[in-house]
Amino acid sequence: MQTNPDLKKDLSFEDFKTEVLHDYKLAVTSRECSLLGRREVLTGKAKFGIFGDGKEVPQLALAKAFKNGDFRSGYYRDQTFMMAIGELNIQQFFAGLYGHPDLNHDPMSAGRQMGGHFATHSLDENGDWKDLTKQKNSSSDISPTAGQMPRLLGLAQASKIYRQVKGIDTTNFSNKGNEVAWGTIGNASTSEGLFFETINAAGVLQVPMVMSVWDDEYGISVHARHQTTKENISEILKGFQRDEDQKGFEILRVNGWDYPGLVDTYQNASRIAREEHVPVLIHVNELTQPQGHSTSGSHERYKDENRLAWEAEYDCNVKLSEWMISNSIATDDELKDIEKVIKKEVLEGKKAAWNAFVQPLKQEQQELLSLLENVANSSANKVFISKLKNDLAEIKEPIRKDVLSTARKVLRYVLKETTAEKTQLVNWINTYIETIQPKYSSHLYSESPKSALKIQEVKPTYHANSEDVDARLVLRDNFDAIFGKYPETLVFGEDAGHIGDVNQGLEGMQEKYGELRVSDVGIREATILGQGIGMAMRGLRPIAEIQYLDYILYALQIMSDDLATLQYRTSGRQKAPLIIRTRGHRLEGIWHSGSQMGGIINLIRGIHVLVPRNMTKAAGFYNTLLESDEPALIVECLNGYRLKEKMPSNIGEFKTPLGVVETIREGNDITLVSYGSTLRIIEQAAKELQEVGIDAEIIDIQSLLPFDLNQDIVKSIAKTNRLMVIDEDVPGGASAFILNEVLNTQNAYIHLDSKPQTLTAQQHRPAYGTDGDYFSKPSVEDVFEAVYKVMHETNPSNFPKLR
Ligand SMILES: Cc1ncc(C[n+]2csc(CCOP(=O)(O)OP(=O)(O)O)c2C)c(N)n1
Ligand SMILES: [Mg+2]
Repeated sequence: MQTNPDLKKDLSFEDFKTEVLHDYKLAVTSRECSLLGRREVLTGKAKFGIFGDGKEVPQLALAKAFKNGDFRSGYYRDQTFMMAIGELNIQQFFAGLYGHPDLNHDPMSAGRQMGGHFATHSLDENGDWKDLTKQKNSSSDISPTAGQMPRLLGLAQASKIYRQVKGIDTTNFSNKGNEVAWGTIGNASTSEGLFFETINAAGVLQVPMVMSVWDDEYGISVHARHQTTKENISEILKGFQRDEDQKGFEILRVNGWDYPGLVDTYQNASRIAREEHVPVLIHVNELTQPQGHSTSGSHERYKDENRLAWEAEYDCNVKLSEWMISNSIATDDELKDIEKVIKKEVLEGKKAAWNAFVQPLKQEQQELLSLLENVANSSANKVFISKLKNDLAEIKEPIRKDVLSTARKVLRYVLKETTAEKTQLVNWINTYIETIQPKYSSHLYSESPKSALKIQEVKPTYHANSEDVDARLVLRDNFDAIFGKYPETLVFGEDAGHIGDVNQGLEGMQEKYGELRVSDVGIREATILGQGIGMAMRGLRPIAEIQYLDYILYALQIMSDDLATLQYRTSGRQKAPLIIRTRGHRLEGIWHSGSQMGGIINLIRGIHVLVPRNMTKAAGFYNTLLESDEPALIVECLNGYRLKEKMPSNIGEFKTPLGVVETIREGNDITLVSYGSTLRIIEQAAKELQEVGIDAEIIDIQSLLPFDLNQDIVKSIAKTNRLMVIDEDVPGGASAFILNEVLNTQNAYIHLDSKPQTLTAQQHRPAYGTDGDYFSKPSVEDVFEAVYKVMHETNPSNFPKLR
């Protein structure tokens, strides 16, 4: 279905005609898919449908300007574009609608995303990069409106880096930075802050980004008058227009039904962005929604007759056919014939997709039915089992839930029987779950040989005369080694460039490695994250710095919705090995000493979360991650930069392993489990506890996600028989996660002689000042007394009541 890339002016009329006819066929095919798709939902074969009808023609123009190596970051209306670049055919379209959990059928997400969420494959089946310069690329869509914007910025910035930074191996990723990142968004979604943040940042950064706004005047039922000042996004963005004196955007406007106008506009935009690296906004007006927003409702509820009549008249496909007829490209009859043929093709493609979807399910149903026949015949509960079996047999088009739930229910009827048939059923259920579950659960983390869990530890080494230095220097020298070793690494954040970050862990790095690799950015956490995601998706190794842990909340939505789900939602065919650097805990006050770790770890499964207690450990995590292909968040200890650490002699080389805890103090009476800055408090408390005869063992978790893969904590508890989790998050925050891991996953409850304890911060955020800290977070005395209390309960005569 691929469209010729250029509609050149010097084409012969015949060639021109052929190309336009080809486009028309695509438009009609896409429309037919939308129409039939809606019917599939209304008749119950698919659960939900959101389609690209009414947006076909501008996407044909976009596809013509889109070159190999380019990237799209868009939303659910773009099926025509995906068809035009040859990455979505009719059968795949319907496979996506049905949620076929197989990449060979639904290459967009292996059924993990609802239809209309598009992607191409950047990785092969082993997780290795494909040559992205030889294919047309689409970053995987997400549903939150405008969520595609932050990553778009990074996709565009990668071209700038590849063009301007010397020494990077561009194989697979770039041809001299000539790639354009193309964004699409609905008019209503431009109301989101992420849209404005991205537009501003792109103007500052001057990156090759072309942003299309598909304007149909509505966002579901809500009209533009409630969405956009002056009801006109390009009008209000006028101030971004570049002029002779100042850099900015090129802003273009075009009507969505004007085929030749669209083709010209997109060629023009492509040239400006590609050659000049200037961002372009294309406001595509007068678009329609022939079937309304989605299958959830009908637009007759909120559009009046005039609007509906206007939409029928200005339907871009109708206008394209009128234009073709009036320019003698085709006759009305010829177009009708084309439509007839395509209707049939779409119907056939749909049937093929449905058959491919139900065939394996029917086979699994049959397999179980014959097994159940035997189980019934050999059971005292034959009647009940036969009933379940017959109910299953009656389902003409079963889903897996029908099959497996029947099998599991039958098992209960043979609970007390011991027959070969029962064993067969048990085996069948176990094997079924084992083979089917990965279709729905694989690739949350990397499954490639470069998984961060496979990177071997390298311990820091020291000379006999290794100096004690401010810990920030360990980090700085390690970053220096990283930038020297990996030309594709870059770091950016608020104050990360000129002054080398607020704690000077990057001191002097900008001078040495240049402003493109070590850069200051605006105060805009979500798009800092987006820069990182987009650049990592194009083969660079960004380190995105969020100045303080407390402010990560601005970026958390993008971390959670986009970065954390990327591998999962593409079933391992896209990755963004981005490192997020931040610093937290124990400074001063409500917004500089938070520890919202419970929230973070629960929202970003799919990203590793590392909480090094010192800068040597942190540096080791950076080194590990750069050898891997996975994203991670590293939280450095905000109060640790000026503490002394020995400077390792193998800077840049040592690696802290992920998911490995460390026992930092041995003891026999109780196991204290914690991480980060809190450990220093606990170490002090442990010394004081020793003075009263209590011998505490302290374990540093280091890595919250993944958590203690070797299950070392339970080994300690087997020795001490007592557990206390100490954490500066709120009660029930990260401590609840840790308890769950230790008690449920590691079964430590078996070894406990005392109730497992948690000691956390107060429910409120930490108040300001030293006293604010003392009365908000666990102090040395709090730890001492909490541990003492456990020991008092165990042995009141040795440890009489303290207070
Ligand atoms: C953050 C977020 N809020 C709400 C929704 C639900 N929602 C999905 S599409 C949509 C309207 C989008 O309208 P517009 O951007 O104009 O795109 P159109 O569908 O009109 O092409 C809404 C509110 C969502 N997906 N994400
Ligand atoms: Mg809209």
